[in-house]
Amino acid sequence: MQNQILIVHADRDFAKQLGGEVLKAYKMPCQLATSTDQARNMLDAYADRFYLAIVDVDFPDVCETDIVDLISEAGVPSMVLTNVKNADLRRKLFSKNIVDYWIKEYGSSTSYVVSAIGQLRRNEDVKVLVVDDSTGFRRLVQHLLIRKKFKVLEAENGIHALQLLMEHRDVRLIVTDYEMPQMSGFQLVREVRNHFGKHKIAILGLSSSEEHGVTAKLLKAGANDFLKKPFEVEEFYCRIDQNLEIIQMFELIEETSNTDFLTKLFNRKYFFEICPPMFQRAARDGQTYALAMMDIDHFKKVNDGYGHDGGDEVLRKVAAKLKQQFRPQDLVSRFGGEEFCVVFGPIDHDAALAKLENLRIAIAAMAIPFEKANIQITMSIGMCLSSGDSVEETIRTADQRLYLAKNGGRNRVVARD
Ligand code: GH3
Ligand code: MG
Repeated sequence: MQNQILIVHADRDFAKQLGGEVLKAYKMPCQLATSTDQARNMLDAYADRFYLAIVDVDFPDVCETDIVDLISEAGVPSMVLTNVKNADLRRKLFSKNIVDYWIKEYGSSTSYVVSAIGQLRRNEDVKVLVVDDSTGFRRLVQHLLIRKKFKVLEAENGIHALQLLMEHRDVRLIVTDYEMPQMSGFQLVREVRNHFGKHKIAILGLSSSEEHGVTAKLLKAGANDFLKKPFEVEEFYCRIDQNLEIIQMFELIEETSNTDFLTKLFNRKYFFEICPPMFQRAARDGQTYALAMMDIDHFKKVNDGYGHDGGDEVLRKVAAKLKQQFRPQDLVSRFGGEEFCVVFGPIDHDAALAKLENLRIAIAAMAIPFEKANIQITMSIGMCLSSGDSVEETIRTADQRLYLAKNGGRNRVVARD
């Protein structure tokens, strides 16, 4: 398993400090080599364990590129962290198996390196589609991306690219050439933008075309960025990282605005965006969904007895139980306070009631550890089947039934008036 980092650095104290920071951030153990011989021995013995090598290129016994070659031959990518400021060397190293180059004298160089490792680890989950009619160029870009741990798909023209996009809806970045047969990069960008916004898929255009205004044309069609061929590898990497960072920021904003901070369930705002189309689809297909309003019984007493932190812990555990009892495609949300709403289906009345009964029993059986106590709670549930009524109307009926459940003694499911 590649879960270790090899640090090749003559300064043992610095290497140790860096190793400590990497271990703390990612739980990745670091092996330290303070000479090229030591690095060679470690690579001979354990090359397949190393996810990455962080290397200084300044060793007296070898020339600056040798250490990177040595590591590369063992199949391990390198991140250079050095005092050597030499533009030619920097360019030469990027033509080898390196993923980054940092100057050590910058005050916070270790934190840059640690966050660059985090980016590499995130890249493992990122799919990139490379579109170019030149096999050679496609291979080059593919190699550069694989070195950065991305998952890479390839297409030789725009039509093939669109097919792949429909099959792989989790592609986050497209790197496309401009001049291609059948469908140009320009047309491809426009087509992609008909289906996916700039915040869902980033597009980096590449071209060696001398045609006037190509950059503006591609950017206006919806590309996020553009790079002229041939490009500097380091610049290519910077642009890829920055464009993905923006997409990742959008994802974070979306997640924050759709979920509840405490329980991580969907919030009420998101519920009202998603539920109406769910009901419309169900009505069109002649199916019924169940909507359940749920409220923890005497929750105020939990807060009074165990403090607000105890109450919060109960809310988190109840939310986790709800997620566990329903499927990912069901809509489980926190409406506010200790009130939850779940929409699930397609399902009929009896099956929905049985599912909610099981849930009620499971909640009542929970013993939620908090400080030295085990907190027990119950939940009242009001259910209504969707039947072509509006979401608001269905919620109103479920709410009335929840009220009946409370008045009937709590810890029960009411599914009829
Ligand atoms: P009932 O069985 O009738 O539902 O009684 P209840 O005590 O559960 O209901 P009530 O509406 O009287 O009290 C709900 C309490 O939930 C009051 C409020 O302070 C508390 N609450 C709301 N949101 C949160 C939260 O995020 N964390 C905690 N700890 N408490 C919360
Ligand atoms: Mg309550």
